[in-house]
Amino acid sequence: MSERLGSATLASARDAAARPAYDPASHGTGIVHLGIGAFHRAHQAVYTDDALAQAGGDWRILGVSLRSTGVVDALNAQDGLYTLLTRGSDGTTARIVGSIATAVAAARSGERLLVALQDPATKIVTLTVTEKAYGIDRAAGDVDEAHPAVAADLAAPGNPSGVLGLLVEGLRRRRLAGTAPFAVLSCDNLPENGKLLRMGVIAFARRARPRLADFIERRVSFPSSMVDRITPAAGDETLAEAERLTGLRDEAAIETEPFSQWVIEDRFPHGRPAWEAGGALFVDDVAPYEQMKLRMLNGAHSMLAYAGFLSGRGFVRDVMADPALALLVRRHMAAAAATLKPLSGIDRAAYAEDLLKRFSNPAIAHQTYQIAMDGTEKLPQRIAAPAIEALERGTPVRPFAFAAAMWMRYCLGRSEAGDTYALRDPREAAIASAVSSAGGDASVLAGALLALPDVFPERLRSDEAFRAPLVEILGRVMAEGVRPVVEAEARMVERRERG
Ligand code: CS2
Repeated sequence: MSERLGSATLASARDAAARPAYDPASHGTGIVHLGIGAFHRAHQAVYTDDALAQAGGDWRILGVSLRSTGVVDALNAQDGLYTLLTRGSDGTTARIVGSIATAVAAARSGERLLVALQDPATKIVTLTVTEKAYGIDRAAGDVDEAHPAVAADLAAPGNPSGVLGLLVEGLRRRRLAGTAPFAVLSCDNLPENGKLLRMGVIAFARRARPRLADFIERRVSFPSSMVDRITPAAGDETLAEAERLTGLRDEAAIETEPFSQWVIEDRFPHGRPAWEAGGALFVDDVAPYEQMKLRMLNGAHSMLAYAGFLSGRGFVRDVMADPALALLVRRHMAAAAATLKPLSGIDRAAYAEDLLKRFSNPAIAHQTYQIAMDGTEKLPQRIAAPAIEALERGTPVRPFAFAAAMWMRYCLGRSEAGDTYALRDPREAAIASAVSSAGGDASVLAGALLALPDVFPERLRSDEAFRAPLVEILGRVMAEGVRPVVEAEARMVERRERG
């Protein structure tokens, strides 16, 4: 058996594997990152690795896991080192990343995490915690008091374990100690993620630490950012291939695609790593980039996840190899693009073509079931927002109604063959009761799911131009099955294209 990856064995990694072009141990920690899953390790940690190699600085990362402890133990056993596999059409390359200094599990960190948040050396807190972890009621513009972490942290703000509670307690301690606040950088797929998080942190502080709220409002920077890199969950094959390519065993190896993009608002009052070294783009306003990515990439992803999963397509690449579904993915991207304002320097048609190629990458095993998760958290920005824009602009709405109908069919929790699957959505209970109250009637089901608070805004659910095609598609799916409807929809697109 090979030796395990770690500082002591790093030098013995095979030459084929790239290694940090700097001495990790000689750089201090300047970032606390919340949510140390595969995506962070395939994205921000890699940009930071490039920045350390090119420009140096004390910018290594203390990675925090809010839920699992497995990744923490694996990384710490390897001195924070891990292998990133990049899978492209010309094969797989391995790179050992050195930017993570250490990892902690929030649940068992005790004071350690709060001490790190308080440390003057910490200049930035970054986050990839997924949409549902924020505990923000986006429609109300407030904290979600029913969110378990928010409720727990409001009851005991000095001993927080959730996102808002940790940030507020960290900022409170810094203020008390006379330490300048850290900048907070959200890297989740949420519209204007910095603005949103700022609102949530201030609203939480107003309840838990009223005097701190004004300070946060005045002094804390929350730049927005758009992140992009398709990163499937790592599996046994990932670890096996990392070991083959590096010659070292690695329990924290991950795999990703060659493409990577990071667009960031440059508001870091106390400095930042030279992330441009890894290709990050700094702009004044991220919103148009974010909207393009959320609607064209993530929106198409959600649509194809539901339609694909229900058609028995396990991976995104299988969906793309299915001509009818691939055509509907293309249609969806075009409809999403039509809802966007022009963005200088960006050719939307070329962007869509690139997305189609990325989705088709045969080396990436990205599960449709993984993307299908947390639909109620994703659909508002991915499907509902562009649908409203389409109604206002008079551009095609049907693709969004189609996506919503597929999600609704997915909410039944049962395949046409009769197999059940878990929805994995924070609103699972509300979805289940909507489904059972509908008793198999598509129009009642659509009404009940449209009425779930904060998923489809009133403006959309009351508009017949959206609702009618949605009910029509869902009705046919429930009566005839997913496949005939997908094929009929694709034929309709073909007929339109022929003219
Ligand atoms: C996906 C994203 O799981 C999902 O919902 O749409 O994780 C997607 O792969 C990334 O945003 C790509 O950057």
